[in-house]
Amino acid sequence: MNTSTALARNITQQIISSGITDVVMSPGSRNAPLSIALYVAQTHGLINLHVRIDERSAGFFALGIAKASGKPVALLCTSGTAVANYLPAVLEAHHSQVPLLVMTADRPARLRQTGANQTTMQAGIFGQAVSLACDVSEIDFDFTDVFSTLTHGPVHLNVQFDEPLLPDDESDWLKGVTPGSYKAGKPRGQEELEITESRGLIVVGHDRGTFNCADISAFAREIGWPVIAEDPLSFPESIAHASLFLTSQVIRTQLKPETVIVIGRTTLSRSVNALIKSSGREIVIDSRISSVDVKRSADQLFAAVPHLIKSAEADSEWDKQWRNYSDATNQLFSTLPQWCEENIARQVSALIPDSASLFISSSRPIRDIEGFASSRTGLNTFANRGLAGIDGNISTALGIASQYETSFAIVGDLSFLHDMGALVSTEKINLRLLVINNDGGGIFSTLPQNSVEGFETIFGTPHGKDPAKIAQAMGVASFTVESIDELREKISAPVKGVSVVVANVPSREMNAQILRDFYQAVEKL
Ligand SMILES: Cc1ncc(C[n+]2csc(CCOP(=O)(O)OP(=O)(O)O)c2C)c(N)n1
Repeated sequence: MNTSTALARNITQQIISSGITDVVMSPGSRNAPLSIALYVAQTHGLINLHVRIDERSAGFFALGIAKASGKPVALLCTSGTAVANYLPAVLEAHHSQVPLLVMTADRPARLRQTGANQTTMQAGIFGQAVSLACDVSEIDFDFTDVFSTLTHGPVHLNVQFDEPLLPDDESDWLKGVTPGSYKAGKPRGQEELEITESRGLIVVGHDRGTFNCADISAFAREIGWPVIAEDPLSFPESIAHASLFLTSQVIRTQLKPETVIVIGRTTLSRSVNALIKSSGREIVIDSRISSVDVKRSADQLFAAVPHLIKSAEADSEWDKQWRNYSDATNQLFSTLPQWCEENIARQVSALIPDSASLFISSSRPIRDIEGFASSRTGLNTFANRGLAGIDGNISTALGIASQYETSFAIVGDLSFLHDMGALVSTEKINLRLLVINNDGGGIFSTLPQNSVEGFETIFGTPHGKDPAKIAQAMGVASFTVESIDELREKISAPVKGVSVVVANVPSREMNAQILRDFYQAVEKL
């Protein structure tokens, strides 16, 4: 057997034994030994092999599968620029600690810097975004370190394949290879947290510091303080609309907590971050403080959910004050125009059926859901908040949806255009993709740069493209809606295959005005 085939088979056997079930590969010649070995493994029912032409999309698709399955996912591409296309997804995976096994094919080391075709210095190309980078040439490479490091985020295997690249034997090399089982599990930490205050607050970032909802909810119940969640759709007990009523300085002063426990990162609203800053004591719980966010500061830091020592009971009057503001904000929603981005976020997040997954893109959609949606349970929500990119959003949503019966995603029009190539491959996936089309980057109209000269050219970036027509051209069913009733009908219809619903919403400037008016109304609560 030639060396490249032997190395590829060794890698494939170890992938299967490690419990990895999904591999996303892109076509190329240098990766042929591994592509062929993985294909054979798929035909034996030992792995699921997904093929994506575009490596950037492949990276995010793998990220989505890993997020939804909670297991590592492997990637494979050829040499050269193909490798670099993985970087955005690798960075996102690093900052959100998602386990990706990134395998890139290379020529043998002796051909580097010789002018050989499609050959660059790709070993170590991901720098600090991976926790381990190996430049592999030995046939019997041992993967023990690779799999143990994977639990902390992406790992890069640059694999040197020499010619011949095709198998030269027909041995039954998968005989006796059985799928292993992957155990992630982030157990409760050994550390203790003493609670002496009765008027505290728990703030849960959208990414939950990589912990699961059940663990966080149990911890929050034990303390008994009010909870505000950037993702109200995962915490039914949370106080909804806090990011809205906390825009009022008066309310922030009244609701200043003695202590705040922040789980994960809070990246969505200045109002929530201002409240956190004002509190007497800040405690952070986030597994990334030990590897990714090593300079994060707070009065106390925990890398795992700590055990509680409680010497104070939560104040029920305090909880009531929070709930009163939430209820009062809820009353103001009747003043919103029916057809606006905020009401769409409200309606859609209530309509999506239980057990579905929901991916929410960066920019306005995730903030509108944070502020305007009612708290609920039953959904499995996801977002790329590691670096909050508007790239790879459709690919991530498709990867997540590949693990669910029914899935939804909400993206802005620029996020849609950025990753529309993902619609090339949509096989066996049930995803309804809602595009909030405000013809450009709506968030910028809500930021201080909204009045600078040249705003539309350098921030607003209107494109005049119709996402529905683009989807149609890709062979994806698409619909355009311009009223809440039409939208409700399209969201409620059974989800079969991939479809795109484009909501043509009022202008970005009008939306910014709606938000300003709302904040003014909050000031009067
Ligand atoms: C890859 C990447 N490029 C640029 C940005 C900066 N950015 C943040 S929001 C945004 C506009 C997003 O527009 P859209 O997706 O239409 O959502 P909207 O703001 O209208 O809600 C841009 C360009 C980013 N976050 N990620």
